[in-house]
Amino acid sequence: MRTRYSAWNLLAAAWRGHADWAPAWREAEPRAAYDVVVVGGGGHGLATAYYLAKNHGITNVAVVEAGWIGGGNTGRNTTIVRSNYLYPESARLYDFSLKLYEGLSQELNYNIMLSARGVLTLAHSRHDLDAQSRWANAMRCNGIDADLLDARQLQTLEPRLNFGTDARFPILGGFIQRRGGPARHDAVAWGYARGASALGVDIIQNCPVTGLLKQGERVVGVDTARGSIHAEKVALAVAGHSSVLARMAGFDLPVTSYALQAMVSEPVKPVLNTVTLSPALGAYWSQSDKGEVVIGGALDHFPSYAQRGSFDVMQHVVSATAEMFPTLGRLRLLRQWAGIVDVVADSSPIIGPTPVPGLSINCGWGTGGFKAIPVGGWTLAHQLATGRNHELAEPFQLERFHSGRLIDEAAAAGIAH
Ligand code: FAD
Ligand code: PYC
Repeated sequence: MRTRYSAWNLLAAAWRGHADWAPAWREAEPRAAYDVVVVGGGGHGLATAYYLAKNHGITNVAVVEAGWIGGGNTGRNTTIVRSNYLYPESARLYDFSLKLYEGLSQELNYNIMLSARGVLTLAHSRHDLDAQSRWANAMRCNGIDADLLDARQLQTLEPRLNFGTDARFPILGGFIQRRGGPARHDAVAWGYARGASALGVDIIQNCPVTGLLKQGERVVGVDTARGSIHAEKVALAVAGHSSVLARMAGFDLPVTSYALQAMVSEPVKPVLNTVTLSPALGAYWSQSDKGEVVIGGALDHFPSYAQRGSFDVMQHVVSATAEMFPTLGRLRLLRQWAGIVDVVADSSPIIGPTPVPGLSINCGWGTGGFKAIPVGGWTLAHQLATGRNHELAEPFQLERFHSGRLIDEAAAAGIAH
């Protein structure tokens, strides 16, 4: 039976001093064999396991995570959810995801705190304005909400932006996707974990995969730090470590791993109304429900697995913040961190089978896969369960790097990518 977090439950819990809460998911020991092993307990891996169980009735599933669930990029991102992409294939994929997000708190009975406060993209030049009107028009042609705004409308919406006539980066206009906004990243991981576990999925933490078991060409399981696990099918959802795992299986991926960093200020009263991005500056801002100003920037300039983010990018982002929001200039930074993201040449994901029988993959989301967790899980679960690509994932096959049918979303990736 699902637990309802009613006011009565919460009052009773407070009375007990938060003692004896039931764990949200079962901590499982690895078994010898499963129908499906999903490697990676980030949002995409957990959502894959949840939809395998929920949509396809496949519950003999393990999610095998090297560290703790949500401890990778899922717990490190700046939580922007939007579907403002350029091409019809991407629009379909990301808007399906946004629609799943819109119903996810109810679906999982777990508050993911989605806040549709609008995602605003700023234009600082004539060129930006032209590119953004093309972008917004493409969205509307694809049936996705987008409104072009002039500087006066922007000023009403986000008055703390620097509209000064002497501003270094003048704001000429922009566009907004009003359905976009942040969600609580941990809650997305925890909600899917709880839902999957309740349906019978084993969630195994602190269990790094160290190799892939093969019979001839076929992958038949994984080697882990806690022993071998056999599986009919193995799926990789390991973001920045996708190339490492692919190499263990014997093939190369067109993925380059970079650190992407973000930071938060000390908490303050509500000062920002939207999520605001300046692609030209390579910086973006929002405010968390705790009051911290969440600030992000572009990728580091060199590939790396060092999960910290370089100082020059931080310096650029902080100075862009002081320039764009002069009133935030005196805030103190509280924390800075980075995640290792999996960047591909066309800034679009890879979801489906690999050249190795028995092995599927979900990767290539780069700087933008938090918004895609529901659809990434939904479509990979479909391919694992049926042996056929989901129609939404069909254009996003690894094979496109041979055919040349790339879907270049670099301009809509949100941040330099
Ligand atoms: P992860 O959450 O990284 O999960 C992969 C898991 O695999 C990890 O937990 C890792 O420990 C595990 N793993 C790796 N190797 C092994 C192994 N050998 N064995 C077992 N497990 C293994 N996206 C957005 O849509 N909006 C944003 O605003 C946004 N902002 C971002 C800001 C930052 C600073 C960063 C770093 C990323 C941002 N992203 C954003 C991107 C987004 O976070 C990722 O695309 C998304 O979280 C990827 O989810 P995932 O489940 O694939 O990966
Ligand atoms: O995907 O919207 C996004 C994003 C913005 C910053 C990092 N990712």
